[in-house]
Amino acid sequence: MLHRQYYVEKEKQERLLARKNEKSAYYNGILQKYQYPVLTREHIPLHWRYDLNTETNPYFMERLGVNAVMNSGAIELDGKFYLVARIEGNDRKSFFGVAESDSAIDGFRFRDYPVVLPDTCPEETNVYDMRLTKHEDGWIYGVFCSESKDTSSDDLSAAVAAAGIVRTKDLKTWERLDNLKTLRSPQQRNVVLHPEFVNGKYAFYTRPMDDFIDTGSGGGIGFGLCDDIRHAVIDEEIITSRRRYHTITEAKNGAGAVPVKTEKGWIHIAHGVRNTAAGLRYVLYAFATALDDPSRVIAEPSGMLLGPHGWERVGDVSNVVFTNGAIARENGDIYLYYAASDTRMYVASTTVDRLVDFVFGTPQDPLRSADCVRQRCALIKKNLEFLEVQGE
Ligand code: M1P
Repeated sequence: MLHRQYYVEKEKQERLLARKNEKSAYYNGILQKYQYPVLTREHIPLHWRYDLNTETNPYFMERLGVNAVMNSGAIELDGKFYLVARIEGNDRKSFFGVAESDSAIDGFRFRDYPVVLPDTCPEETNVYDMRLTKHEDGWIYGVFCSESKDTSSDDLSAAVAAAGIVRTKDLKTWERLDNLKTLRSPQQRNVVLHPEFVNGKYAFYTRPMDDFIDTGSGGGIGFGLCDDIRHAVIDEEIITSRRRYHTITEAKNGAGAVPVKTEKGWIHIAHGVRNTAAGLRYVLYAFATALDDPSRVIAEPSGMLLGPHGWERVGDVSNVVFTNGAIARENGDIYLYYAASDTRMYVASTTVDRLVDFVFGTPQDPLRSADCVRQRCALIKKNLEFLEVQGE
C-alpha cells in the first residue's frame, strides 16, 4: 500500500511539472529570461528519493534526498529538448540525470533512472558539469569533471580535477573513454569538446589550472588538439580567452556551452569569476573566435552577458550563474540554460542574430575607468544628439 502522503507529494510535483514558464520582466535586448526555474530538486522523481513501501518507510521519509539540480548539459535530438543535469544528493555526491521535454522552456521530466556511467575509475569520487557535443564524427560526447582525492596531500579536502569523457548515440547507453590527459596542466575543469574537427583532429577547450580551486598560472581558457578521442592526450594548450586584471574574469574563467557556429565566427558563452568581499562572483560572458581557427579570438564585447540578479543570487553557493549547455536550433533560436547559485536551473532565450550583434557590435572593455567613462560619454553624446534630431 502507498502512504497517503505519496499522493499529496505526487500531486504537488505534477502541478510543478505542468506549470507553463513565463517571460520575465527583465530586459536588456540580448537575452529573454524566463521567470520559473526549468529544473529544481523538486523535479526529481519521488521514487528516486523516497522508499514508497509503507512497511519499510512507515513515515514516508525521504531516504535519499536531493539537495540541488544545477549545471546541465543541453542538446536537441529529433525535435526533443534534453538536459543532462548535475544532481547533487544530500550526501554531496553529484551524478547525472537526463530530463526531457517537448518544449525548450518548461515541462522537463527526468527519466526513470539517473545516468549510470561505466565505473572505470576506482579513484573517482565525484562527477559533475557535463557538456554535450554533437560531433561531426556522428557521436554525442559528454565531457565532465571527474574529481578524485589528492592522495599526495595531507589536506583532507585536497582534490584533483580531470576531464572525463563518455559518448553515446541516444543518451541511454554511455561508453566511457579515457580521461583527457593534458601533459602541461596538472588539473582540468570546464573542458568542452569542439563540434568539428580542426586540422583533422579533435579540439578541446580546456582550463589549465595548477590547483583544484585556483587556476594559478593558468592564463584563461585553453585550446588543444588531440588525435585519438578514445585515449585523448593534449600536449600544447594555447590560451584563447584570457583572464585580465580588474575585469569579470580576473580570478578565473572557463568554457561553458559548446560554441555556436555563425556566419561571422564561433560564438562562445563562458563564465568569468572575480573576487569580492562577499566571495567569488560568477557571471556569464560571450566572445567570438575565427571560423578557420576557433582558438583565435576575433571579438570580445565588454563585460558580462548575464549576471546573477534577484533570487538567482541566492543559493548554496550564492552570487553564481553558471552555464554548461545551450541549444542552438536550426531556425536561429538559442536557449541558454544556466544554474543559479549552484542550486537550480533557469533558461534564457535569444537568437543567433542577436548574439552576433551583441558580440560584434558591443564595444570592448577599455580596461581603465578613465577610458570607460570616455566610452560611455561618447554613447551619451551620440544619443543626446539623436534625441534632439528626433525632436525628443
Ligand atoms: O561554485 C561555482 C562553480 O565552481 C566551479 O567552477 P570553476 O571551476 O570555474 O570554479 C565548478 O565546480 C562549478 O560546478 C560550480 O558551479
